[in-house]
Amino acid sequence: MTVFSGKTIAITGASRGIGEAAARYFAKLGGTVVLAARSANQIETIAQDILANGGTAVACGCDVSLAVDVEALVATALNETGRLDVFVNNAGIIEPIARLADSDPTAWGQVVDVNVKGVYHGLRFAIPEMINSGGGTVINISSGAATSALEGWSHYCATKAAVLSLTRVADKEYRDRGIRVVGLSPGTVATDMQVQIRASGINPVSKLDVSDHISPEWAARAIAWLAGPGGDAHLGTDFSIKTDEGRAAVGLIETA
Ligand code: NJP
Repeated sequence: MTVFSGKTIAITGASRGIGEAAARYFAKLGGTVVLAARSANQIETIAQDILANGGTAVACGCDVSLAVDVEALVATALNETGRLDVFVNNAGIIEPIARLADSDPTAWGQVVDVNVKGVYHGLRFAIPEMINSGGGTVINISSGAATSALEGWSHYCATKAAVLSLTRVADKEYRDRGIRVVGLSPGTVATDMQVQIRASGINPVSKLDVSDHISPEWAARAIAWLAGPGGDAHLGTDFSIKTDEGRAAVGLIETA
């Protein structure tokens, strides 16, 4: 297990689900966490809870679809903690779920703004600061939808494919300058997003039972593992914990 004492980890979409679990897990491993999301009260409450449990945390209101907000998030991490070692591009949305002919063009575009431009903004503003300080890691939360097609998810499949593409390009451009960029495909995780998917009833994923999903804590452990040496073999790709092999590598299960 990698220990993150003295390291700063910024996480978008940290107000609930995978992002909240990742913030709590990195704090447990000694890291200073910067929680970002639009729900300012929610992230402040989580940051206070981390502090009350002996961790170090800062909350920063942020809409990842806005470049200025993500630039301010990176500045907050540097100003409040003095460094930025890991940036987790986790914020993402799947609503509204609809087949192409039923989709609303404006809402479709908003998913692009959050899922694609949000990740681009994270890379755009974190990488220069990491280069200045000698290196760092960006983890982009991807999905199996990046490489597979599901009814009603044209926005989600297309945007997660774009996230994988951003992971590949960023790795190609900056690996030799000490920047590690890696994606995580978590499989299905028991968060609000799966509640929304289930309510849609539109494709096989919506038929899954809650017991089919992994916990947000498993996803958090995989993120922390990728942030450490475990990620080295997977730079520029999506690492999956849908398989027993991936889960065993992270230590979520005992054998592959
Ligand atoms: O989702 P959910 P998950 N700016 O709905 C935030 C991927 N994934 O934890 O702004 C900033 O519980 C929102 O905060 P708020 C998925 O695609 C999941 O499941 O306050 N933040 C909240 O904290 C996504 O990339 C599954 O509303 C914004 C968070 O995002 C990541 O995992 C499977 C924002 C969403 O929390 C986390 O998803 C898979 C904005 N504009 C990939 N908009 C799965 N759950 O099964 C939203 O393969 N947020």
